[in-house]
Amino acid sequence: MKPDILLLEPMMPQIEKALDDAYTVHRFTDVAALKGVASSIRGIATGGGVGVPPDVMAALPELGIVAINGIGTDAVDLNVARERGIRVTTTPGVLTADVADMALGLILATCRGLAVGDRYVRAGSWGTAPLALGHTVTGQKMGILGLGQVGRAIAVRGQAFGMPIAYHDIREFPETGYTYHADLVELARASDILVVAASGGAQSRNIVNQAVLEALGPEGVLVNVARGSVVDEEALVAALQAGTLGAAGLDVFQHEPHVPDALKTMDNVVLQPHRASATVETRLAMGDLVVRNLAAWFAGESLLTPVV
Ligand code: 8YV
Repeated sequence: MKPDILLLEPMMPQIEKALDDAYTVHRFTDVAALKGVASSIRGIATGGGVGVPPDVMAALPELGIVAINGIGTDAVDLNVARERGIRVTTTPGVLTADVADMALGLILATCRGLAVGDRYVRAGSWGTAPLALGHTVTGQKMGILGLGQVGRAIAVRGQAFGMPIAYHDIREFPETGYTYHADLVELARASDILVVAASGGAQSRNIVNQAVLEALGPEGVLVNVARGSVVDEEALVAALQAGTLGAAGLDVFQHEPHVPDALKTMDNVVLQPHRASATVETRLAMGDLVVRNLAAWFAGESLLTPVV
């Protein structure tokens, strides 16, 4: 008899096949549909953004492991997991480069108007109408909110573009040699481009607020590859509309997949559907870690990349 697991977010076909080979996989639709199978489900595979909704966690009395296909743990209640003895794993390391690449991609796309230029060519406007100039990326001052693995990978890439690097985090990392700002508003004031690479969760909710956006300023660029929850989205829309913030490149949003309509009308905004880790190579490596963590737990072996 194969053990039962719940899959909360689709994964690559190869990964889902590996799961189907080892488990009876229940693909999540809604909590009501879990009735009847709930007591047999011992494992969950899910995405970082989706996590495990509290009512799903509560509906599974025998749940023993949550394998997150991502690094964010903000959508899983880790306290409940600890209380119930549920193990939680993530996929650290393997997605760092892709997420950092996306940050640089959004910087380039936003500052150089890549999406605007693409739309201009497709619309047949080339040769008929002028196109606004972009802005230089090389040498701009980069501020990074959250100097974890991803933040550091973004810094390295920024340095290759000749950017001086500064950051804000809950503590200083003197060994990095980057300029530390204990105050996020100060970091924004000192930056041309502010990149959000901080974890989501209660501690970071809406910390990129109106004051931070104003400090970044009318020529400033905000890039977010972390979590929508870190940025006050209403304040962001208002700042872009008022011109108190220059531009934004966004991969994540407060209420995904909802994106505020106002953002879709702005040429100084580049939008992506939460896909900084969405490459074939990285999603295979992430999925492989999910599969191996689940296998280790069901075999009673040590987990590869546990967070709880
Ligand atoms: C993924 C993420 O898009 O790592 C995370 O926490 O949000 C992203 O890498 C996601 O986990 C896949 O759903």
